[in-house]
Amino acid sequence: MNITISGVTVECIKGDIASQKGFSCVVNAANAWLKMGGGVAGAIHRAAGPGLEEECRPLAPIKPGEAVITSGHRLPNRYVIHCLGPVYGVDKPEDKILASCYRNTLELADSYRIDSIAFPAISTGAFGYPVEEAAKIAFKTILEEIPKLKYVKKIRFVLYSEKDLEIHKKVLSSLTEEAK
Ligand code: AR6
Repeated sequence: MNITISGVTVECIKGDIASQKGFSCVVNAANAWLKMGGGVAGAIHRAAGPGLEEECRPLAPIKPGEAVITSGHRLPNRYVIHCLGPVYGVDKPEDKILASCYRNTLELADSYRIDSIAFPAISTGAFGYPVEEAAKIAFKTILEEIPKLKYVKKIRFVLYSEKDLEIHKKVLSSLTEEAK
C-alpha cells in the first residue's frame, strides 16, 4: 500500500527492517542503552556489526521518546536513527511519548537531509503497545509532520507479520480518508 501527501510517499510493507535497500535511513526500536537486544534492535545490530554498538556507547542512555542518529555500518543504509519507545502501561503518558518518537525521528532525519526513512512499529513488541493503538498514533503524528518536512520524501513502515501489515494498512487508509 502506498499513498502520497504533499509530495511525501507513505507506504506499508511486510519485511525485515534490517534489509531495506534503497533507503537512506532505518529506525531502530532501541533500548535505553542502545545495545543489541531482541526484535528490531537485535536484527539491526546483527546486520550492522559491532561498529554500531561502539558508535552508540557515548550516546547512551536515552529517554523514552528521544532519538539519536548514527551511521549504518554494514547495513544497506547510510544512517540509523535509534529511538526509545514507551513501555506500555509503564512510561506515561504513553501516547504522547510514542508520538514524540515519530516526531523527533522525522525532525532529526530532516535535519540530516535524509530523503527516505523506514520505520518499524516502535513499542509494539517487547514493550507491549497494542498494534492498532500504536499505528493510529504513528500515522497521525506522521501526517501532522509531513507538511514541515523539507527533505524526507519517502516514509516506509516495515511490518513483521501479515496481521500487523493489515492493521497498519487499515489505519493509514482510514486516517487519509478522514483527511480528504
Ligand atoms: N523487522 C521489522 N519488524 C520487526 C523485526 C524485524 N527484523 N523484528 C521484530 N519486529 P521490538 P519494542 C517487530 O520488540 O516493542 C528490544 O529487545 C515486532 O514484531 O523490536 O519497541 C530492545 O532491546 C514488533 O511489532 O521493539 C528493547 O529493549 C515491532 O517490530 C525493546 O525490545 C517492535 O518490536 C524494544 O521494544
